[in-house]
Amino acid sequence: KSDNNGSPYATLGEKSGGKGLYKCQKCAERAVYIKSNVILYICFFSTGTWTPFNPVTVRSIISMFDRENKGGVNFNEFAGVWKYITDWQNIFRTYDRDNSGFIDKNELKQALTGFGYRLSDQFYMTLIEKFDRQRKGQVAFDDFIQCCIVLQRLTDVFRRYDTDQDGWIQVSYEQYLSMVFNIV
Ligand SMILES: [Ca+2]
Ligand SMILES: [Ca+2]
Repeated sequence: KSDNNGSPYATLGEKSGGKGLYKCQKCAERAVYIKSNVILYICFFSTGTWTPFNPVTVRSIISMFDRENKGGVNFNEFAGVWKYITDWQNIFRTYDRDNSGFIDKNELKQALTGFGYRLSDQFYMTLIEKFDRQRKGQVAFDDFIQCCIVLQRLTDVFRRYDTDQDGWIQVSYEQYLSMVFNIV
């Protein structure tokens, strides 16, 4: 009776002029859609520290890969998310010189200097205070990613206005609002 040689997919595609197969693919894509709370969970296990992963960091990461703006990622996009987190893990391990599982002020300075930032010691204190979510005087993995993402975003916006790249800008009130709207 059956003429599909054991392959349901080929028959489905042929019988419905390819549309059925297309529908199946769409269903499959939807089935593997990964929501932000699942990624939060995956990130939690990726650290191995048994502390909840910063949900703000997860939101930041998803927004980079979520092309359709659905608050989650499809399977292909998730591959990008996974690689992104793994890359950050390698960076984190490289700069966590004493293997403490945290980035202290000097380690943060070495990391950010390595990325090309030129910041004062005073400002590294500010960064630690801002991103030290666990109140340990140093920065955990998820907060380190968040710190780098935020710094990058703020810097990108600033640099657009700093046309001569001297580290100084003069902006009007509305330009300032536009700058902030690019970030918030
Ligand atoms: Ca450390
Ligand atoms: Ca300037």
